[in-house]
Amino acid sequence: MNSFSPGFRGRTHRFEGRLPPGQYPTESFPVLSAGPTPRVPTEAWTFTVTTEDGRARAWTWDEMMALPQQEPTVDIHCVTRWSKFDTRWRGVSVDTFLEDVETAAEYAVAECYGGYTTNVPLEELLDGKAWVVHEYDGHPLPPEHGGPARLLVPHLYFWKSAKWVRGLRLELQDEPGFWEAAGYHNHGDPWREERNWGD
Ligand SMILES: Nc1nc2c(c(=O)[nH]1)N[C@H]1C(S)=C(S)[C@@H](COP(=O)(O)O)O[C@H]1N2
Ligand SMILES: [Mo]
Repeated sequence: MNSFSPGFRGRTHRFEGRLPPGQYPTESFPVLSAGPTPRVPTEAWTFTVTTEDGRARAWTWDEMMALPQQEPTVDIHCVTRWSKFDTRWRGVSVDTFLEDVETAAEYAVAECYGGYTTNVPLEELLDGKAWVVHEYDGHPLPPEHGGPARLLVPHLYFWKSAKWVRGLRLELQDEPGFWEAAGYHNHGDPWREERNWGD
């Protein structure tokens, strides 16, 4: 286990089997943003689910906060090769937002304040696999990490966890997002090292 940094020595067993190939663990929390950090006041924040026929359902901040909250503790994996174990978040399961949404869509595009997009097969956002989170480690999510709220899809590389998320657009056909259109893998499973197109 010589890929572990000194800080992790002595308790590597805790993380055994949890480090995907080609990754190293870190305790820091790097910031990776393709552009400037949008400042979105919670009073102006909305989260909108749009279906393939253009029907939209929107939640304000207060409405989102009134939904059942979950506290996932998950490992996250960035395609730039850092992984971070046991990150603690608070937010709403994507299942909750999609409960009453009728759709035949198989694909979703996460849309963000600032214009970033990323695509995920809809079923990979369901069944407890993804959240809209607004707290990290017991504190409101800082803007540089996507506050007031971001998507959290921990089983895929972290570029799928859209910061400053403002909605999900459901589509019948797959549509590559910002990094996917720029050469990142369309799917992004860290355990299969789906880093770039062709991996
Ligand atoms: N809106 C938006 N979301 C984004 C990004 C971005 O540039 N804009 N970068 C992605 C990438 S490439 C990564 S690795 C993670 C980084 O999240 P962090 O800055 O909280 O570590 O956010 C993802 N979500
Ligand atoms: Mo990234």
